[in-house]
Amino acid sequence: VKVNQVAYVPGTPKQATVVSTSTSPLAWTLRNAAGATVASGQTTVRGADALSGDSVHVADFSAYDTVGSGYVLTVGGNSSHPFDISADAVRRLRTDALAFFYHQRSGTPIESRYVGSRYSRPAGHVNVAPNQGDNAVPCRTSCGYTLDVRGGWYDAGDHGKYVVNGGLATWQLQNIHERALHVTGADRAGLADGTLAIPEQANGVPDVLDEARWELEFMLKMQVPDGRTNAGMVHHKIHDQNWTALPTRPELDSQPRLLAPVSTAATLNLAATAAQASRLWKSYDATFAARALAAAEKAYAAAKANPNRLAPATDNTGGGAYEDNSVGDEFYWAAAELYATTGAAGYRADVTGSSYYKGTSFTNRGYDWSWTAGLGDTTLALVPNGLPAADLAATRAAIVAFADRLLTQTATQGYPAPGSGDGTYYWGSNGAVANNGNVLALAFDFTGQQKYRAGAYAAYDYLLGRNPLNQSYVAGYGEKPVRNVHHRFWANQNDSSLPTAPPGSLSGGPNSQLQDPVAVAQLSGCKPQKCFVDDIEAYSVNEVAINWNSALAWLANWAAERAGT
Ligand code: 9MR
Repeated sequence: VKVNQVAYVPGTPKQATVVSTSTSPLAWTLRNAAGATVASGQTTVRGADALSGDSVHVADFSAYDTVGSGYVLTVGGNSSHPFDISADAVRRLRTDALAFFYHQRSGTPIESRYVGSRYSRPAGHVNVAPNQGDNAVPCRTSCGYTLDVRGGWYDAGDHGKYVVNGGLATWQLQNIHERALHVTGADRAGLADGTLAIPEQANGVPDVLDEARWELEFMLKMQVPDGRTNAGMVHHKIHDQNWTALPTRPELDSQPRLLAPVSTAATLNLAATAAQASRLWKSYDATFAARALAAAEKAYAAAKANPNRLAPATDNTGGGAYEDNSVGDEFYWAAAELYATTGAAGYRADVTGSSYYKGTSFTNRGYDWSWTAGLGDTTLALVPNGLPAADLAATRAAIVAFADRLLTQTATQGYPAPGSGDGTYYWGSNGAVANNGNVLALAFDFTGQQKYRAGAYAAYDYLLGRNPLNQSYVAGYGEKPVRNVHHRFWANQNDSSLPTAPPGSLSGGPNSQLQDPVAVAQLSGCKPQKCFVDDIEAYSVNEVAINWNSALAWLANWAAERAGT
């Protein structure tokens, strides 16, 4: 009996998936912590489920809505994990999912007063032996300069820092704040100054913006300085010369650090996120807002002059490739952000002249580090701007139409998870589920229709245990949370002196393409939603990443806010 093993949010639909080959409905019983039956009913037979290979029934206990903990759902002789009906957990997750980013900070000590002694560590990559440091990093192919690129977030379980997934994560954190400004009022964002355990918690700036700025400052440093070849372009990534083994603490990584060549995609990621930051920081730090806008405009111009610098898939020694061979979506996103910030005619023309205009990218993918046009649409849909009202309505309608497709897709699933349109579970499928959950959430923001709200909470339920493996993919949440995510510091499975992933870290999740040796050895023949193992070496299914946690943080923030309690 598979449930959200943490907590169903009061006032939302509450469903469990029951594995059974019975062709007739089965009786279900909901008991409270004292063992008293508080609700009962009959399951609905759903039959064979393609994504899991299970034969399933669905038990719907939505009508029961009494806040409490220790509920258990029983069908025949089988019981679920205990769970709560409460908004407390999602309110905790809203800050835990964001704490992930402080944990991932490079170039600064992670202090025990913010994270506790088990998670504290010295600054990584600041040129203290054996680190070679990010203080003066040369280009892999000689460029005649070095860059000081200290700071930013490690992208995942490795020590690379990559502009393109940093861009999506930065945008999503900034959008948590910006969506609240325009949808519900900034006071509802719940992430004001003093809400996160970070060094900037008393600087008068919303903490979610402070955290995003940590990465944006790094991205700004990745821009080629004036007077150099490719000035204004942005280096795609910086990482180790060779892959390191697990575990390796950040401050003990002795590999040389190198700048990869510039790329059009990275350059447009800086243009987009710095333009977005510029309008959000104006009232908090006008100097920074101006610096960000200048860098964004310079980056955009450089990208237009160099539209074809594509990061290759082969470049994956010592760090991930983050290859992207189509950057039309990044051009559209950057133009949309620059237009929303400046209102300038040139950016407007690039927006309205793009084939992505009015939401055409929302076909079978929402947001992804390599699929960013939807971020531009979302900004245009949320932030007041001078585009024709009919066009903005069409953009919102495209977002809502994609949400409808997701609802159609999940309606026939035994374990509803708004995933990829083609039924394949790709690397980071949990990120896709969280990202598509965000689209459903926005559709609710735009329309107020309950079906979208239900769809967004269903995505949340899937990540917290209503899935065929009965697995909570969020560390520290639920009876069976991930404990062995692929990470060089949270490597407790390899070295018991090291911690496990902190609460609120999202595992990448099922990947039916089996792209690491452990997955190949243990999961061959798996059904898509079962292609997962909680093993530290199984990096293609069980790594963490900033761009997945940013989607989870966005969803958790929305879900906490929309819990309405
Ligand atoms: O998230 C990335 C995913 O979309 C790609 O398919 C995969 C393989 O190229 O890489 C993922 O990103 C990883 C990066 O390459 C290296 N650091 C860890 C990232 C998360 O697993």
